[in-house]
Amino acid sequence: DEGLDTVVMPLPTISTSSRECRWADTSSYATNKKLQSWFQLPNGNWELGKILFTSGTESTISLPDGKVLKVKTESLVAANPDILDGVDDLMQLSYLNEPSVLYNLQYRYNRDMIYTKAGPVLVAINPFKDVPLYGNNYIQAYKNKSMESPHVYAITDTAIREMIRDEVNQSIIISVLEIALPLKIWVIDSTNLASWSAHGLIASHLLWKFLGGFEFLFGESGAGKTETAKIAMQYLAALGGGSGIEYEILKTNPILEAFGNAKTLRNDNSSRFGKLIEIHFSETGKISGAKIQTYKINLKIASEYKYLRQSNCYTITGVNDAEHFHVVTEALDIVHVSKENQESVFAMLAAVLWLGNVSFSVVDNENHVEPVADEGLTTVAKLIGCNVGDLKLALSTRKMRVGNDTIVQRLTLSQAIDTRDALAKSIYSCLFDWLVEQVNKSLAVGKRRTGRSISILDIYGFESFERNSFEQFCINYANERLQQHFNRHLFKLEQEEYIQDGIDWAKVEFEDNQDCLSLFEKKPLGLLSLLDEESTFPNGTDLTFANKLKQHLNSNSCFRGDRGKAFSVSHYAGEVTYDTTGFLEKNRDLLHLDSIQLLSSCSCHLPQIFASNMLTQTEKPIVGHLYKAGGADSQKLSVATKFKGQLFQLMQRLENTTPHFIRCIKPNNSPSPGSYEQGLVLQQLKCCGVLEVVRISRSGFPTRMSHQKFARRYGFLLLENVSSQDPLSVSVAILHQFNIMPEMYQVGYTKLFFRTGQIGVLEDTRNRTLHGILRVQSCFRGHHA
Ligand code: AOV
Ligand code: MG
Repeated sequence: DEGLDTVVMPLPTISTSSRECRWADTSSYATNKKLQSWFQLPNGNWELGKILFTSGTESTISLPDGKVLKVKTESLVAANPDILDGVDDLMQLSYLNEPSVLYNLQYRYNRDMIYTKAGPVLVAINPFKDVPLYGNNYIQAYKNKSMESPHVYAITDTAIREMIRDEVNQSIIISVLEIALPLKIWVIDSTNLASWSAHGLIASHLLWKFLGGFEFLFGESGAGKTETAKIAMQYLAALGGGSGIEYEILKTNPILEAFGNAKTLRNDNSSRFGKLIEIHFSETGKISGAKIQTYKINLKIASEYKYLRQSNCYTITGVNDAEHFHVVTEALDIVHVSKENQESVFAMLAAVLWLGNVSFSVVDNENHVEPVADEGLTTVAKLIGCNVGDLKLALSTRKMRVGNDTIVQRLTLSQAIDTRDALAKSIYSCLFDWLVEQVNKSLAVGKRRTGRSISILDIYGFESFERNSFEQFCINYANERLQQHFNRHLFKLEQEEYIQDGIDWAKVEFEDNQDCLSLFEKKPLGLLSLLDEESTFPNGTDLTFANKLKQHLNSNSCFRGDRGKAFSVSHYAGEVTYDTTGFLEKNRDLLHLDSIQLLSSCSCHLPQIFASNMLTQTEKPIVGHLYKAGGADSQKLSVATKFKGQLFQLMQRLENTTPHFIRCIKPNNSPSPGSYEQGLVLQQLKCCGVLEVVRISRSGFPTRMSHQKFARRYGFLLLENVSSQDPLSVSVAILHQFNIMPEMYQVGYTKLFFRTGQIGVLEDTRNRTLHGILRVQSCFRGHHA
């Protein structure tokens, strides 16, 4: 089916500006005493009241509990008639204002209707419990359109329809799932030993221009992005039914989550990496299953490991670790990670944990150290397959090249600890990469790509803790970029299209986060540039970095220098205060060549693979022989710069697709089911401009079609013969014949723009007519046969 060029953004007419956006429809109301009205309680929540009478500027209202109040008439906000309670799409509200939107979402949420449309955007409110909205029956219902209420399934279905609408062959089979990890952050412990590393997109990805769509999940940490992504995958997988690969695709989730997620203060299962799942559509063969295996791993309890005991948190309520472990190993089987490789994976994890337990003793009066030859050291050596002596040397000395000579330098305690932790981090990070590679390999075997795909982007959500470090800095920067993408699609591009096509419209203002992005990205005086600069200075410290920020950025309205090593940024989602402690070290993310050499000398195959990947990908700045007097090798990029580069690549990649946005909302911070905090929800709706989108969608022209296409599509419905006329004249004739009111459309230079719902009548007539023709034809053929 050819379908319509329905695009998400309509003509804006109402000005919405400033962070505290002002909602329209709130004033000059409430003189009719029969009306219901919203009244704001001192705690900020809204209560529905009936206006009893109004005199002068004062109104008397009665609240549901029987209380009668006198209030300023102008403080009352219009409530919608009961008939509009819980509408599917916020666009349908007669009065679009803060309390009405909050009420509508809450009304639905209380009835387990966690999905609501906000114009083109799907709003999903985290239920924090199982809701009966998923599974095969629902999938089938959305697939055959017998169910139409807002749902991730519905959005995903639209994405598929848009992808295939220009294709003749509509039997689609999911063949390949591609997971790129453009950004990855991992945390051993959320309070102390946090570290992260950046990852490159698989180069070939950049060459693809894909014609599909993508689903874009955003929302703060714990809002439900990852769960929603899985629900969308469920739908896609169900459509690809039968080949077996869909099962495999779903099984990648527990694997990636087991290795890439961590408990944080905001989310027990917080993604510490970003993933772009690309599902390709083509034909495929069958893939056979695998067997379940069990493992005997000689590990001690969690509290025995330094890396694991720093947060003092060993269990998560409602989580059965043994069960999860079983799910993961089963999933590894299904994506064809061999039993042997699985054992190596767990050996690497154990090595990381044991590395954290390696301690050092001072051996001279210059504070030089040697690792203590205890169980920790020997177990690491055994697990990675090297001899204890080599491990000892790698952890306590550094080879340096001076001229043509190599000298061996002993490490001080803090240097040795840094070296040990850097080794542990890179083993973990390489392991994660390796797993992703295995998963991708397994799913890509022998598959053809047609170039059509649907991608689901799920990254780490906006984070604001009491103490925010480099990880939050990067996460929030990434979210700022994605918000920009949202704005670009829902506000900027639309406006550009209106201007270009010369139609009559008033420019809409929206909350642009460009200033904040510039604060990060500006060269040479932006957060990222200054961080990089300070990271290359051998004497740079977190304090000198903080001071430099204050010196250069204080005039930026999104920046505030705080006391000591702290600074604050006004993000689109709120202000966050960052503590620069550890910024430079994390940004440099140095790994010594000695450590890489150690890994490459190991007898186990995974450490060898890790070492060669580190050397060839030059992902990490490597120090050692490459180390030039005093400074890190300038060719090696810092973590922040790579992060930025990958973010740009990701954005570029998404640029050629039709985006479908899902806004995940966290209704409370407990987290607990059934609790809906108005203030918290409102803040999230406001910061990403969801309501501006609704407002603009209502007053704009979301459907558009070129003159040619419109004339071709509906021209045959005309009663008069217009075959000799130009497309614009034919179009105008159609508009007249179908009595489409002038305020319901606009004629641009190249396209016609319609308000919501207008094209429906035309489509219905077209379909009825076409079906009539087909029926007549088949009768005719039947008669002849
Ligand atoms: P996030 O991805 O947005 O946070 P998650 O998807 O991990 O958030 O959701 C957090 C928790 O909320 C999950 O572990 C579930 O318990 C619950 N949840 C979310 N969506 C649903 C749903 N549709 N039905 C039932 N429970 C749900 V982060 O990755 O931290 O940014 O970095
Ligand atoms: Mg997540």
